[in-house]
Amino acid sequence: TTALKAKLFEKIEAFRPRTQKLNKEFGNVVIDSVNIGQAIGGARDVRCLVTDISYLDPQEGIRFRGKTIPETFAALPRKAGFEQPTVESFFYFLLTGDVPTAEQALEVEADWRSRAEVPAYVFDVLRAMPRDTHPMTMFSTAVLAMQRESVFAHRYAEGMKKTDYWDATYEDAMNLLAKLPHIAAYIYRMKYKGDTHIEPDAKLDFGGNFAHMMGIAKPYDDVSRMYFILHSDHESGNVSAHTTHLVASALSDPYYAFSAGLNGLAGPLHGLANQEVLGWIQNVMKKLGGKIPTEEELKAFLWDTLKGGQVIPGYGHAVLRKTDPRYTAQMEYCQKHLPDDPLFKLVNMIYKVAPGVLTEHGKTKNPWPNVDAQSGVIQWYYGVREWDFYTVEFGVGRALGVLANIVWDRGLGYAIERPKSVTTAMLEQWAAAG
Ligand code: FCX
Repeated sequence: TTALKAKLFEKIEAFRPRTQKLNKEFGNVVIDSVNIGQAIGGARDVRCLVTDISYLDPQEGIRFRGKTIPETFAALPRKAGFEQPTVESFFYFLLTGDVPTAEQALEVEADWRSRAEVPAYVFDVLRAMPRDTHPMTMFSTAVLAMQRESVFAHRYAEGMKKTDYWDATYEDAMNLLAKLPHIAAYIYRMKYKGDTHIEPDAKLDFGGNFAHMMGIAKPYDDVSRMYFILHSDHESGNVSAHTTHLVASALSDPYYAFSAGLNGLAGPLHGLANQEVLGWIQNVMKKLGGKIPTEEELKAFLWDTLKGGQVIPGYGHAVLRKTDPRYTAQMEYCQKHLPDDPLFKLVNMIYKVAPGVLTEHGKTKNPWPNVDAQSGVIQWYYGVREWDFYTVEFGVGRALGVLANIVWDRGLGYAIERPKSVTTAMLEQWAAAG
């Protein structure tokens, strides 16, 4: 067993009594009530999920294990020559709540390295799919195809004890995470780079190896580290996290659960928005014959989109009510590394204009940008111009959060999820009764 696993075991054992006490002694304490609008409107704001891994404040944005994004990046150790912390150090932090030492982060690196080999049949499955299949479909299929490797499923069939569920889930989570950069980069090179596969380099960390297998030079390794960390977790209620949690609550193993979560991430209102942002911008430029629009022209395009009944991708959020700090972190990266990039300038211009247009339009509760409004610009700049791939990268990052969450779900013994539904006639009766 590794030091990380031993520490996690200790943490879970120490935490369990808190959850058990709340459930047994205070199970009846009311923390929310639900109205008709919420029942019809996607359970918005209903407090009915628990996670200690991240918390989303509507004004401030995400905190990972109690730390804001700048605090997280400042706290984590860096390897010599890296501008960004490693994904490994971040995962240690996400899973345990403790900032690792440089040595502890290296242990995660070694552990993932030992689990990184992707079974050959995964590539066969990918190769059997039509090349114009969306890369998210390929990514989710590759994850699902590996379900036969599940330690959880095998041990469950052998009669594993409930208190060991977390252990088998952890093994699956680590095995999966270790393989994701290779699978994602394989899909990229197969689909868009003339089917030229680049073998992983065992000396490299998660982000570095991903950049290497994508075939993109420095500083794309640091870009990848930052990107994966920023996209990792956004508390429990978003579609990808919630889906992963929901499916895992049936004791479906992490392969089933994460593949399902990816299918949710592939929706245009969720993770696909980052590809939609680039598509929208390119469309604007095409209509202007390749020219960068003026603010007035941009305004007109925003209104055209809204009047056409479409959403402005990358703007609005179900919980956030201010500019997403994940947007800000990426904007600051751009200001430092690509201040004169025309696409970055255009995205900044949208930031100047869109909140006013959306406010005047009057529908959205949040006219400010989310993470997806900025992430494509960076990818585009470093040469990843096939924007339908962006959500796959989001998915690699999201795996860190959702898999850490389901390890803890099993550690704390969360129940199978089963909310109650009602009929429209019942809602009408309650409405009439006031
Ligand atoms: N452009 C136009 N209209 C918008 C809008 C936008 N960017 N954001 C919200 N609205 C509209 C909604 O469609 C809704 O209209 P309706 O009353 O006709 O149904 C109304 O404003 C109220 O929605 P609101 O309560 O503000 O937002 P929701 O919680 O329902 O939805 C999302 C949140 C994120 C789905 C919504 O803002 C949206 O569609 N944004 C564009 C897509 C996007 O960027 N998604 C990525 C979000 C995130 F960061 C991620 O998961 O990656």
